[in-house]
Amino acid sequence: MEQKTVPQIAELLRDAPKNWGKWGPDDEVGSLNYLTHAEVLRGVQAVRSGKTFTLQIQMAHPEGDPVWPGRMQACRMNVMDKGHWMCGKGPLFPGLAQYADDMMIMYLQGSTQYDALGHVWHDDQLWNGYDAQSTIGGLSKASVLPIAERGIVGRGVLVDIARHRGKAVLDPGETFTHRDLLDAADAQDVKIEKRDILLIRTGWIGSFYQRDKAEFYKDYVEPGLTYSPELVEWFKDMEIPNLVTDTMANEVTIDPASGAALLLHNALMRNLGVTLTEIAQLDPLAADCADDGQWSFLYAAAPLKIVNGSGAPVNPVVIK
Ligand code: UVW
Repeated sequence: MEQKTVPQIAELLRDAPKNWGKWGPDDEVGSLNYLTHAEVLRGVQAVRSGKTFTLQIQMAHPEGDPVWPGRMQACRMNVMDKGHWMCGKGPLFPGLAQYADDMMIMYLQGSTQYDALGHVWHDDQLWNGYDAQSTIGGLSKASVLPIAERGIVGRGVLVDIARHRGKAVLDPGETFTHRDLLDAADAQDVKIEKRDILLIRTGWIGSFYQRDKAEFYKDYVEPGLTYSPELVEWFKDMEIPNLVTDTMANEVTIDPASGAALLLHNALMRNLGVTLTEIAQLDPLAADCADDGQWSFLYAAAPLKIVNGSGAPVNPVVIK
């Protein structure tokens, strides 16, 4: 990317709307404030059959997990197992119980995850205007912890943009807008309602498991939503609390108009407080929705309570 010719995000978003201060000077959960008790009940009312789906990808798979280039794969290691007793090194508990223990090293963005609202910023300010220096050594403001303490429950709606375009998976760098989402939702015969948790399927993460890994990561460019002032206004007006996608960054990797990266992270997450959930596995849910015609459901997620974390793994649950 030619940095010199790319305008700064501060310039690109100069007139963009912000929800800073809307929920008070100490807010750290942003648009999740829209998920009131009434919104939880609206989610419950979407339950029809009792079918359940979990949206996390498998973690620390021996053949690799999809992670953003430059981030390390999650690494799980046994630190205690039967082998320790076979070579006389296992502890001898009264009653002779034996056990297995393991530990994991991972990027907190290295699986299906919630981003903290302070995960991405520009111009030295995070969500709600917090100083970017509050990220040093751990997020003391807008970390993932308040999101995790709160949990996320509401009505979810899935828009299958790949299926709408007649593809198994969108192409690298393929973009779509909120107008495309509305068209796809129309074709699915579902309405995106105000305060819905918005799930978008591109087929991208599912394709990781079918593709040659070198080919998947070559000149890495994801498909995704693309920035426009109208799209940001739409998210604001619709009071979307949470955007969930089956890509690693929830937006096209490089904004085609400006050449900037992470423009929507800034416009939606930093400015509006929309929580982002990435690397979701949406293929089985989408297949079922296409089968029974029900694209809305109860969505519930509880990321891990990681103190000062910039993100946290999560296994969201959908109940149809
Ligand atoms: C990046 O930091 C690239 O984005 P995220 O972890 O939110 O996908």
